[in-house]
Amino acid sequence: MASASVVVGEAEAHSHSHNKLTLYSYWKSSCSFRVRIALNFKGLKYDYKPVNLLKGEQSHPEFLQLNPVGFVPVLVDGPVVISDSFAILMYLEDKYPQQPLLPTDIHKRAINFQAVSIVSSSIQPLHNLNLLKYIEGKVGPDEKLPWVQSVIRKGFTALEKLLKEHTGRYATGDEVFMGYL
Ligand SMILES: N[C@@H](CCC(=O)N[C@@H](CS)C(=O)NCC(=O)O)C(=O)O
Repeated sequence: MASASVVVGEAEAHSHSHNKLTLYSYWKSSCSFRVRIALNFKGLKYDYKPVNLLKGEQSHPEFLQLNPVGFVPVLVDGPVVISDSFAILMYLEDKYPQQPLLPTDIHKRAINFQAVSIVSSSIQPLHNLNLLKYIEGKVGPDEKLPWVQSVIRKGFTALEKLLKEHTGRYATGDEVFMGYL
């Protein structure tokens, strides 16, 4: 796992004292995009540690010490280690409140939680690398694509239905909140 220091857009403008953040991520990982977008949105600097999922680096013992389930993203903030994109977003929101990722209205907040949860629990993990390898081995390679298409279609149909009455310029109105990530 190589390391590269990432300096994020407006970080200087918001730089108040905090631990150095480190994100373990893979460039094609959509759950990691969500965290990278949130870090950038909040103007937080972080070190980027690539974990090459295609090379199986998520199963290396040093990575499993950070996240025993073997998935990116993982955020390290000083002594704090958090995995799972939703948990990371919530942590960032609590610790770094600038550029809020949640509205104040509790109904709108709940819609944001629901949208994030649909993506991170009901769509994305159902077609991650781990599962596709399993389907390929146990059922057959031709079954992968129809499976992926069916879970994405089901999830996005639900998401569109949910957001229809809340949408604006972005998913839940005219501001960017976590339901959009
Ligand atoms: N619900 C978790 C899902 C994490 C996840 O599935 N990560 C994928 C990349 S997007 C992964 O690390 N896959 C590795 C594998 O399947 O072996 C989250 O939102 O962080």
